[in-house]
Amino acid sequence: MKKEEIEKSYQLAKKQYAELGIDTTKVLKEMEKVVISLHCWQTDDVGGFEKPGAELGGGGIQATGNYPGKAKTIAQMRADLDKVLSLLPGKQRLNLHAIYGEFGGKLVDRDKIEVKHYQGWINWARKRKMGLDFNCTCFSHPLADDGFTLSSKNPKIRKFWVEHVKRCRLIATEMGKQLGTPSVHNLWIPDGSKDTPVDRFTLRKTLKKSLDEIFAVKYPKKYLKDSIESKLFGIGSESMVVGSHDFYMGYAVKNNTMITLDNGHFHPTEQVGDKISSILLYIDELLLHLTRGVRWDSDHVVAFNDELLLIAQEIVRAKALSRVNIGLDYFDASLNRVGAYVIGCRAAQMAFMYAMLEPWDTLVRFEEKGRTFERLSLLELLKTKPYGALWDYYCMKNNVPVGADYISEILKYEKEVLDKR
Ligand code: RNT
Ligand code: ZN
Repeated sequence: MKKEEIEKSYQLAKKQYAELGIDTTKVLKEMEKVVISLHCWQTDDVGGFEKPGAELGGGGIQATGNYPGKAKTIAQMRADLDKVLSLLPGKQRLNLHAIYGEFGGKLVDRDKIEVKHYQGWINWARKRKMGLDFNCTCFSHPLADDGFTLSSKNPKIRKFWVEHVKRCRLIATEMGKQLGTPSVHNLWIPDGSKDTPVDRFTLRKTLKKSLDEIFAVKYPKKYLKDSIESKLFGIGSESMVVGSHDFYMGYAVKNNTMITLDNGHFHPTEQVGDKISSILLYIDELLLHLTRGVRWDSDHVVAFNDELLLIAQEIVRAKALSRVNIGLDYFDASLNRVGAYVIGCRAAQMAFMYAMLEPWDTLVRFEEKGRTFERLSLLELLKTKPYGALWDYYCMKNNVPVGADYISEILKYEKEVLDKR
């Protein structure tokens, strides 16, 4: 697309939105606050680099597909991430999992990891002026094979995982300290059972005990922000997940931690967007794991759909952007992985932009007067407005490919780099 055309379309769009009382210049400025934390695990299907050729194994999450080009080394992963970053407008962070450390070809077990294994990543992020987020990895490990980690009744297993998570929080703190922006540490465990258990209470009591031990160590909030992530069910944990939403909501409220809302982890008709205005009354900050649930899978590439939109709208409407950390969480091995990142991240950014283009005051006025017909008409009318012109302009101003141009960039990278792996 030509520069002048993008500019011209933007000016027309600006006028149309101004007629509705929306200042697009302000929206473009507001978009600077939308910082997306890119999950590192789409590059290699959640394999990690603990050992060569690591595959995702155990723990209720699974990547399907064998599209060529999977990152097999940290160098390849970094090259892919750089490509992704070059195609995204706005600012990003990088969200690492513990299995992506640099272990120098040695097997360093999870209860032995140290800051030095992640120093390369910290340096990498500093060079790119990015913040880092971090996750303990309590799956794909022999001690996770029987389905229980922090809630295990086996003290040896439980202690191992407590030690792992403790170390991860320390590593995340160091990331936050060195990079000058707090690192969000997210805790998710796969614990659950395939068939109906009879002793849920002890399992949950044990998980609580483990969390208490883990969070007994305090770190300054300016370096570390703790979040805990629930799930409804997973592969092999169809009947019960120990870390359910109720469990973590209670824990977070009582212990002042953040909560992670992964929109693939709820009943299919439950709306995560609806939860935001409730949770933000009791919890300081949220972490989002944006994804697209499709039937039994909770991790398809994020797309610009109603579910995503409601999440963005509810955050913008509650004026709560500064209290929400936005992360992505999906892994699809059946398509170009670099492309998967760009689609998902751009969809999330677009959703926030769309949400900001809402004449909220007018809508609230209708609502308060019971004018629900006018409210619905206006919401419908907004769908016909040229937000695409604003999106293109935003990409152009950020010096990244506009419109379909990113597709050819990715295809070129596929031919020149990914296909040669
Ligand atoms: C799993 C959780 C978790 C993982 C990542 C890899 O169901 O969503 O967030 O996807 O930690
Ligand atoms: Zn998640």
